[in-house]
Amino acid sequence: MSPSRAQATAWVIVALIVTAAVAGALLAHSRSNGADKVSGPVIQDITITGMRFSPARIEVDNSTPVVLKITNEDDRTHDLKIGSQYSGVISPGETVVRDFGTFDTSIQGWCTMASHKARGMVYDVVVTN
Ligand SMILES: [Cu+2]
Repeated sequence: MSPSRAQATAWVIVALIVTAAVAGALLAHSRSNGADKVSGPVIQDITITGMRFSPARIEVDNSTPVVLKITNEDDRTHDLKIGSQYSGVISPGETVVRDFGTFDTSIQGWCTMASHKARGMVYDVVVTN
């Protein structure tokens, strides 16, 4: 092996060691909250157009906060109520980010504006455990 090739090989080994150390540190960090799995808020982008939430459902476990970023692209005012949690009024063109918290069981939310629920403005939180 030539000196330059040996040097290149040495650098590859150093790079592999650094990569492994970083990966190990990240793994240790993700477990430092006491759980084996990584858990944090699930952020979903929702768009409102034509009396619909899109997407109109989310699947989460009961320890994961549901954070929704809702953009109203419709020309009417809308909102979203899920259980006791409320988005607040969302004006046309407005984007809001709301933490709806965790849910113990599956639940359906809806837009509280008059007749919007009946016209299809529902949103399902599906709890997977
Ligand atoms: Cu609505």
